Amino acid sequence: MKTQVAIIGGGPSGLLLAQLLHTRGIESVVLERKTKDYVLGRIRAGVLEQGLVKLMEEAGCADRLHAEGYVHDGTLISYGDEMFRIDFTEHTGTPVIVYGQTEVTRDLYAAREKAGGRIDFNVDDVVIHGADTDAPFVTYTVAGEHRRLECDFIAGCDGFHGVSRQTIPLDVRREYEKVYPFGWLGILSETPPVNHELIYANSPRGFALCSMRNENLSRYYIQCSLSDKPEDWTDEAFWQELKRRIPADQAANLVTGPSIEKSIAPLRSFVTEPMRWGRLFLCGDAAHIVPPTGAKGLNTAASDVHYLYNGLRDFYEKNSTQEIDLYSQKALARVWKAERFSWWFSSMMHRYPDQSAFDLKMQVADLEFLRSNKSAQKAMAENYVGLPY
Ligand code: RFL
Ligand code: PHB
Repeated sequence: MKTQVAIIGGGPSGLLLAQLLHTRGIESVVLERKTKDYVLGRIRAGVLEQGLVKLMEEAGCADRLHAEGYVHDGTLISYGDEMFRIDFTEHTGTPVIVYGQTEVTRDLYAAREKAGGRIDFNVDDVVIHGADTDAPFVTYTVAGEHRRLECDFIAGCDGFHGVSRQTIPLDVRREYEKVYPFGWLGILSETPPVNHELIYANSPRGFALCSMRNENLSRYYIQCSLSDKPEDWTDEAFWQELKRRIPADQAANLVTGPSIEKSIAPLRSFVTEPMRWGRLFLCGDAAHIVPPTGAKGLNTAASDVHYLYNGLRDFYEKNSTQEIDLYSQKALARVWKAERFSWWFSSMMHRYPDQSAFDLKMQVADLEFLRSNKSAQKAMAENYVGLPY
């Protein structure tokens, strides 16, 4: 079998790239290790930058997002019982859209199916061959059958645990990592959100986040210990803890109910350089991870897809390698800024096991500066709504 672009990973990065390429008549095959239902069952991101919304429009997949997504003009930040607001639209002229990653992925799958694009699910033993030659190919198995896919380029969109990054030789690859000493316990519940805007809460008991998917579907997170298991937390214990971490007037309005999903995610900052090796290009979580504070993961994956899509377009339409040659440099320049923002926001909002009295004073000073300084608010808003591509 032969295609122009072999895309490893059928998460949001891989599907968005496939759909954008399709609009330009560039053919791809997507290889996904899991089933479609499994991918759609993962509850992850909830906040979309304008850049991702534009890419969804360009891919012809933004109708439902515009009809059902929620425009958020700002966000709330609390510490103890103090709460202040960062106004995105006032500072940047741009809101964010609250629309779940599950729905983004569902829309992209629907478009791929409508376009008759190929996706092989349940693939195993994916191996990339000859990425540093002009004739790369991918081998894999589906239900015990061995397959070979020849291609011009390979897009490694297979997430943090995928094979693409590992294919880049160790003497070429440099990795940067910071692991945080806590995780986020998240629940989804069919209850109205406590507030129509997100609340990021710093409390002496640890971080909490109140987010939402729609008027009757809420997403809440609390900072937890890395040794905790979701089953250690009853719904009742979760709600009690959340109430203690958000301002009292918000806690009084919190509507609780049974959780329909409960999971724990560790927090990590990670970047691999370069993001290209020969004809293999890494996109999204395959190349970098951010802690979820600030909602940059999916959005940074989308900016990678933007640079790669432009590069491949130039290659096929203008016979130019200029943009694909600049891919790693351009993508990484934006990735590091998203890393900085997520690291800074995480550091300001969480309790660390080894935090000294001085460190705590620094956190409060950071929060009070942000609360009172318009320039700091503008910088925060610019980063939150997404830096330009
Ligand atoms: P994904 O989503 O991990 O998809 C990779 C796909 O590749 C498949 N795969 C393979 N396929 C074939 N062969 C192999 N060998 C393979 N190995 C893996 C996997 O099955 C999977 O389907 O990566 P992608 O597409 O780069 O997308 C990245 C985003 O999923 C991620 O950055 C975000 O979810 C991060 N994130 C958030 N990002 C935001 O922008 N805004 C948010 O509000 C936000 N909230 C979050 C988040 C991530 C979270 N968790 C659980 C880590 C909240 C949480 C709790
Ligand atoms: C979410 O709704 O899942 C969400 C929102 C904002 C974040 C992280 C996660 O910063």
